[in-house]
Amino acid sequence: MVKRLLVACAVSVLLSACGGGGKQNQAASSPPASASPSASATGSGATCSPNGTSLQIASSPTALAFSTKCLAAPANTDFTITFDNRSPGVPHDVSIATSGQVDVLFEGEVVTGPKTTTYQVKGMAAGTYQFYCKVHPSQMNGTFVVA
Ligand SMILES: [Cu+2]
Repeated sequence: MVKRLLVACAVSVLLSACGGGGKQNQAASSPPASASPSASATGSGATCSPNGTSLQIASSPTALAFSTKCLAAPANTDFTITFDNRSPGVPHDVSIATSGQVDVLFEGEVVTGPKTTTYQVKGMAAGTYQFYCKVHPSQMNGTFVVA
């Protein structure tokens, strides 16, 4: 019995199909390995993962600095950024742009501290972007991950 199956299989191998059709289809339809993120070559290189749609960030009361180097939001989902400007008399905002602050994707209203504001932001495509204060873009910025 076993011998007969082997023979049958050997014969069909010659015809180039020994039960491998299904497996081949599976292999072909499996998604390609996701591209490894190599976007950390510029900027702070900070990285983080989305944890809900209510993002929080503050400014330092004593320096031109944000409280975090990385913010993250889920892809294609509207989210909010609650910004606590803790800098007395200093205007800040939170804006989001492509890396290098080239294409602005979101521009937050500037608020003068101490004041907290909540920005409503439209969902974005997955990618690694940059957030920054448009008043102090070179001092106050970080990585914005959408995943
Ligand atoms: Cu600022």
